[in-house]
Amino acid sequence: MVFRGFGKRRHSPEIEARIPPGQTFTEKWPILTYGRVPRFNPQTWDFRVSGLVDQEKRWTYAEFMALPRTKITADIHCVTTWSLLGSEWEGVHVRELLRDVQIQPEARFVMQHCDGGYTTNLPLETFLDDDVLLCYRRDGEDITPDHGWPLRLVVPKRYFWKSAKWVRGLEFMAQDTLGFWENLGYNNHADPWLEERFS
Ligand SMILES: Nc1nc2c(c(=O)[nH]1)N[C@H]1C(S)=C(S)[C@@H](COP(=O)(O)O)O[C@H]1N2
Ligand SMILES: [Mo]
Repeated sequence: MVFRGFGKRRHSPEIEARIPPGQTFTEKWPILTYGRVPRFNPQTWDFRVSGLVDQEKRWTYAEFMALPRTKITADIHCVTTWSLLGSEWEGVHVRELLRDVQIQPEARFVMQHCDGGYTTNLPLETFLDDDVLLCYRRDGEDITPDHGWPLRLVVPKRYFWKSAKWVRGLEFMAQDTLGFWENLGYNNHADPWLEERFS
């Protein structure tokens, strides 16, 4: 519910409570991409798991799409100050993907690797959270190429740059290594509720 005043937008207390400090509510999902949108070819697309795993693994597009799917409802928060609330995200839970992957005990961090070279890093613990999804649909529709089709991460508890679009692989690492925006000064922990925007 939206209350409109003179130049000010107010939301119901329930909505206000879900908007972290310094964020504003958006109804339309903005697009934020550094660089161009990669072309998707289902014939050559694959998804890889590499690094500190007992055996590196690869899924074709058909194999990936056959994985058990799940839906979560989650709010997302971009560091450029918009928050999109209550979307239903559909895809493959990261723990489902990693069901048959033995992650080595030294692995403490994960790098998301994308078509086009974008990267972003997370602690393994954060990455394996219940609400982290490899996502291809939102609110009952396939996500568009601009938003990361055919596959993107949704990591609701971190600012949205930690959610890679056009993701093609995960690398398990012992040491933390900074991703694209983290290298350019974005905060490595990136919790919107603590307003960890820059470092
Ligand atoms: N591959 C890739 N993933 C990316 C980005 C990008 O430029 N390339 N931008 C990040 C940033 S800064 C944000 S805020 C979100 C934006 O996702 P959206 O365009 O679907 O809103 O994607 C993140 N993932
Ligand atoms: Mo962003």
